[in-house]
Amino acid sequence: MGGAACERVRWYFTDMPYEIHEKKGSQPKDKAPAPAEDPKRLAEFEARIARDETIEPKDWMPERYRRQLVRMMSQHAHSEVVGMLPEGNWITRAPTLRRKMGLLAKVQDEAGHGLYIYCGTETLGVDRHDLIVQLLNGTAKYSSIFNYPTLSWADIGTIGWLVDGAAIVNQTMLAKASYGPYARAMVRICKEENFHKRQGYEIVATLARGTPAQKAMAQDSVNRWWWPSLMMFGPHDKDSPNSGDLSKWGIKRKSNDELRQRFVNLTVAQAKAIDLTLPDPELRFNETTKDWDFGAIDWDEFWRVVGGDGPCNRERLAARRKAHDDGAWVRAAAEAHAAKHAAHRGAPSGAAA
Ligand code: FAQ
Repeated sequence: MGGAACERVRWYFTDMPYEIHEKKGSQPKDKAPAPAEDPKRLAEFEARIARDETIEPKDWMPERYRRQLVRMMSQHAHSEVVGMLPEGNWITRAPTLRRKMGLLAKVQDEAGHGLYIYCGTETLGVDRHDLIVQLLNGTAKYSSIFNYPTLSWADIGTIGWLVDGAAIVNQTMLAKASYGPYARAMVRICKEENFHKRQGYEIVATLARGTPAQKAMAQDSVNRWWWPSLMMFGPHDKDSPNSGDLSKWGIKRKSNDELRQRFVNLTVAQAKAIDLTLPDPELRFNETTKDWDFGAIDWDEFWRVVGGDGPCNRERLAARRKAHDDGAWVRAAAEAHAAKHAAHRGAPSGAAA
């Protein structure tokens, strides 16, 4: 996996303690308005949500509930798949075999997460192929965070710590979502994300107690990833058009701002424990709310990145398109294999072996 043009390596120190290496140089947008629902069925559905029952694929559901799930789950699946790219960029440059194995396993896990969630989305009556076409033609969204470059080995640690850390905060809540297939996928995914977070934190902690240059590399990385990590939780609640439906129907159990605050509260102590700072001069503990207050997020940057104009958006999509094209022979072979087996099954007994 070669690095994208946006990812020219800035620093090339490893996290080996006390050792410095030389510096080298639309989504599925159903356009038609959702049909008016039968009020009786809608009331029954909402009563089930109120009783905290899980909605399963064959159950009746309002069309708007289905569309919201397809939108959110497909964006999530795309995020997992695009999310392999920034980290994949460092597989060939991991400093030790142990680090390489950990990173390979993590990147493979992300592919698996994408697959579970695509499968979950298909239970809502959409075809994975259509979702992937939407990703490749640029009409689907995926998480803004993956449009930032990985410039140093420390970024691999920081992604595990902060990005997976943010994902866990968000997805622990989604493990209680009202839609069964999504909630169940989240349970398993969160277990794996916990491993990712720990291995990332361990990389950053190792760097932070290394040489001054290693520590500076870790700090530089945290400085670059902190604010984009906060943006992962989405816009402020007042600017979040989807939260109304999602909360009403038990998909989101906590709001974007609540989850962001929880993430900040958890992360401040973790940064302190490894003697790194978070790049926010306004960060301070609020005795009244018992939360850590933080400074203003640059929402212009957020919307620019979401709109396709972040540091690596173009490279990410180009990499996914290339992977799709390069994989055409695998899909063709799988189809030919399936057709051959179907023909054998249909043949009279004793025919083809
Ligand atoms: N990036 O109305 P809301 C991971 C869009 S997985 C891009 O608040 P909602 C694992 C939003 O889609 C990370 N777009 O939306 C990993 C909407 O646009 P639309 C992904 C964003 O759905 C780690 C518009 O803005 N996780 O990290 C973002 O209520 C390491 C208005 O927003 C998930 O997808 C954003 N950050 O809340 C993998 C979790 N934020 O669709 C590899 C599931 C918002 O109307 C390596 N998703 N937008 O055109 C969610 O929890 C929610 O969908 C939110 C957004 C919280 C992301």
